[in-house]
Amino acid sequence: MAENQNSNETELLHHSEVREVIRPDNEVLMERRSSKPEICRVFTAASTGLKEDRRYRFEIDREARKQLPDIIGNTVQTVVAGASPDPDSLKRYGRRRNIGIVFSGGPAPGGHNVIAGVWDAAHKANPQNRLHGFILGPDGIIENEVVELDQQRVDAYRNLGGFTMIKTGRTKIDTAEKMSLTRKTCKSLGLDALVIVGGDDSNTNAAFLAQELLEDGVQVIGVPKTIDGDIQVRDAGGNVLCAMSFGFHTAARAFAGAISNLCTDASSDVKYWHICKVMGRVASHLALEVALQTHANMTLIGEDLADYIDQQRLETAAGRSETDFTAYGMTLRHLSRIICDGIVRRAAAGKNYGVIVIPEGVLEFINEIQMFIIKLNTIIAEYNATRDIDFHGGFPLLEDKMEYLRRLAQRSREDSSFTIWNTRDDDLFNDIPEFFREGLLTERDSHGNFQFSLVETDKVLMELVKDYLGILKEQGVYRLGIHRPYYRKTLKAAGLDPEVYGSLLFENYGDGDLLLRKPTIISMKTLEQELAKSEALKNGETVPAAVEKIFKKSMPGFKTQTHFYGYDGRGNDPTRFDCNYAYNLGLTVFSLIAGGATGQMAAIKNLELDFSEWEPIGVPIAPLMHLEERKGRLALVLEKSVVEVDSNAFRVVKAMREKWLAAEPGDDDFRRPAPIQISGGGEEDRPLTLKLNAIGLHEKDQPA
Ligand code: FBP
Repeated sequence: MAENQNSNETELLHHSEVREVIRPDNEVLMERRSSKPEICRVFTAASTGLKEDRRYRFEIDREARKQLPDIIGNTVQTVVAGASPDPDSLKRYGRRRNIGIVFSGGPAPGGHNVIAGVWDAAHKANPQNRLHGFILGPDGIIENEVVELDQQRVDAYRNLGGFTMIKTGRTKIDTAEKMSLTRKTCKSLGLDALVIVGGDDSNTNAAFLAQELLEDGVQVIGVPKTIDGDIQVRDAGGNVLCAMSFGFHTAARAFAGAISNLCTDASSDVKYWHICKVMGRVASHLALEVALQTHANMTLIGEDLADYIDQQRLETAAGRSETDFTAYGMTLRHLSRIICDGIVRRAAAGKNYGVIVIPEGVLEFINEIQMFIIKLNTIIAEYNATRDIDFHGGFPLLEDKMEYLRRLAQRSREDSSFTIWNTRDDDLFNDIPEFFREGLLTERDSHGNFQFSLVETDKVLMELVKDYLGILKEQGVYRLGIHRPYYRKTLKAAGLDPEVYGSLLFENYGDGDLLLRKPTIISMKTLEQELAKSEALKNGETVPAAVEKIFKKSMPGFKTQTHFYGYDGRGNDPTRFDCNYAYNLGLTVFSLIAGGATGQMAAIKNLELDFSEWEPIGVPIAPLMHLEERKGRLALVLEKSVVEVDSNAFRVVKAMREKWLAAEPGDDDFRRPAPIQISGGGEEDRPLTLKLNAIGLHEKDQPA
């Protein structure tokens, strides 16, 4: 019997239709793989060279000068067409090279095209050139886990998302031992150059490696990768050198596509508030782009909250001739009030549904939480620096961690010089819900960063929102507006006079298309009382069914669906913008290597302009570095860029808030972004934030 079944299944699997159905690829995928990215004009030349561009200035940090002496003097390099005919430079350009490449940090769509770009340029220069991919990120370098790439492997991943070809990892090469193992690997492979495709921390690492490997003759080139969009480089004069990392556009578009579908569903089913947390670590760039792409009803932007001043609280205190210092900075509670305000206003307009976008790093901008994140980062880093076992190994359970914090608070009472964790901190921390305390105490990543993606930010906020909406419902403020025609129709159908009940039930029966229940009517009891008071209800009579129906309709329930947009968008196949951008970054990398550069990050200037204006350059990493606290210590790093509240993109979103909240009768103002596709004219060509922030740039911001 079993044998029979097996042979039936084998037969089935051989059926041509079944084979077609279970094929792992499809036409669209094949078209994507074979699609050729556009190439900046300079790369069509037989060879390229580098031209120093001294118009850009940098404010150099003293510590950077000390720690990176040999690459601190690097300048911006523009990729130019090689001088031809110049047999010497062609020979230099085409000399045989061994290049290693590694992905570092989270995946970002376009990574495979960086590899394809390096491969194509290297093979055009010399078919003997070799490209080695380190497996599983920087660990692959440290442990010499490497695969030599070939045409077939490179072609199999062209224009495809993920870092599947060689994988990635988050290890940082930050100790003398790891450095020495790295040197060993580079020597054993005979590498001429090492390419690090990563975020701000990985490019920081690239600068240190460039310094370290200089005497071995190994050039190190960085590539700006991260969906977070927080690598944005300007010189000291504010001139844009790198407006955006690759991967951002795709992730934002993928999130926006999914969130836009929720907008459609929400406004069809009209019963849910969809709470969408989107990735981006600290910065809210992704949330901002999603807002522009979808016009979701509410989008929180962390950076906006940091500068928050509660004018109302200030004015109330001023009335008492006092200053209320608590009015400066946002609290979680206050933020939940702002969200409630939007929900209540939409409900009054008859819309008890909507879509809220919350950046995963929003808590970083809430003063009270930021304080805990900084303090706990320091406590954990100090513990790890002085013990053989790390903090999380030492205290596996939340209760153990809490006990350790209690002991620190005790220490602060005995020793006034110990200030990192005092009794007040401990008390406040104990007031936070357990799951959130656990979140704030989660393991930091290898760079000492707080892992926002692991914290249920949305849950923290929405619990407060739910609580407060409950109060507002009790106060009769959270109520659903009832369309006047519907009210009249319902009462008339029941043989009741709408005019008699209208002014008893609603506070605005005299005007308004959407009728608002009086705040005093919050239950069947209070409804009965209100009707009895005006003798619409005689002794012993019950509330007419039609009136009860209207009352119940006006009582909103707050139902939510939560969603997290992160890993899915990060794994999406790249947009045409990211395909082109990443591929040209790969070509730029090879030009930098062939031009003898090291400690440079490949970049493309003018991304906001037409493709024909794109300008491949090398940006010196060392002069961009400055001191920042990491793992409780000052360290040289590349600055993360966050959303600027005076940027055009943010100002547009702020100006459109009221319209997109759509807290009035009528349709929502949702926008449907086009799907991500590599061919056809449907795909929007570049990030909307990039377009908006570039307005006026080319008239005033270019270096003299
Ligand atoms: P990178 O900075 O390494 O590009 O990673 C970005 C990111 O996707 C963040 O948006 C997110 O907070 C984090 O990675 C998630 O980390 P992990 O992949 O380790 O869960």
